[in-house]
Amino acid sequence: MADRIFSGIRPSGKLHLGNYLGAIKNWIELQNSPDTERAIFAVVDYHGITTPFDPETYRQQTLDTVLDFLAIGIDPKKSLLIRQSHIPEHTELAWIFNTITPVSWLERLPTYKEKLEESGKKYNHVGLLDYPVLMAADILIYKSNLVPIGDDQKAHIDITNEIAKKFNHMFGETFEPVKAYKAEGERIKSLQDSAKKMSKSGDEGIALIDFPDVIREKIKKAVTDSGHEVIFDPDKKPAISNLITIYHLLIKEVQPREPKEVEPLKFGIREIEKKYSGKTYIEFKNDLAEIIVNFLKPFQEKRKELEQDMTYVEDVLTESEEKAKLIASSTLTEIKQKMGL
Ligand code: AQP
Repeated sequence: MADRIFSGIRPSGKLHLGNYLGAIKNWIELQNSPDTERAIFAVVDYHGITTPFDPETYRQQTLDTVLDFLAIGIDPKKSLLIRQSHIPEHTELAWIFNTITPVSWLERLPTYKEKLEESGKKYNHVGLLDYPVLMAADILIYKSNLVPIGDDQKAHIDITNEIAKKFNHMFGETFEPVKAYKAEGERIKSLQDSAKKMSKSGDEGIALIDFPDVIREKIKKAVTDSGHEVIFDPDKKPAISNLITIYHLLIKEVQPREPKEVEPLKFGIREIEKKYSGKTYIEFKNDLAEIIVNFLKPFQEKRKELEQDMTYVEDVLTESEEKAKLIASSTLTEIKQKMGL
């Protein structure tokens, strides 16, 4: 019972299969693990405002993300579910960390450079550069030591550890090293361009709330590679390999819901290749679309139920945020004492 988990998602659009397979799937696994001392999952709305957002819809978008968390399986009896902006200790600690973080650590980060390029250098504000410092504060304010994330966030965990080490050195031992907990689906790629990751704000991926017909259409239109064999080869056939990864990871979750299956089907990558040997991309894609539709069905039903009970959702948030605040303020008090503040 020594793992203290923290992870967050920006309310920057509809959650997609990449968010689930790269992060949330592990959140659920970790919240249920006997090694977990506590698990805190956040909608990081302060991170969300580092890129364009609509103030008219932003609060609703944050609540929509909370609904997604609950519907997909975050259990408020086991985990705390919070909104970042409701716990001001995150930003207070971020300010403290700002004073010990060299700007050069942040300027070299690929995520910063990418976002800057994407915006045609329009969003060159301090918040975008400072994003990893706030992320370090999100994690360390709860003295977390295990962070389930996708591949794109790995560099931010390195910075978190650099900041923690520097703080410990300057003000005394306070933080343990933080480990990234990565999933098999750590980088689900865009369905339109396999050089890019599936994301909320970029190329639209398969959203968890997409209707079955939308999913079928998106899979039908997903790019494939030259040739016609369903073969897993991320270098030579990145697009079909991405689809095979999604198939492989989701069929495991759909299977137990099929009572007809006496012998569980094998679902390793090689078995998938064998199953589709001599078949076309179209046959593979048709099956994949049905696997995704089946996987999302119970989530979508649960989400509809929750939408009718927003009082429950608000109560979960209030209770979680009260508990999280106690942990956060105790860390901040310790830090301020050590710093003579
Ligand atoms: N494609 C992905 N594959 C695996 N994991 C992913 N994550 C995001 N995309 C993938 C992981 O999900 C968590 C939340 O990250 P986020 O809120 O930054 O998600 P996003 O979908 O990437 O959202 P944006 O707003 O569209 O962000 P960017 O700016 O990154 O393009 C993280 O653990 C992330 O690793």
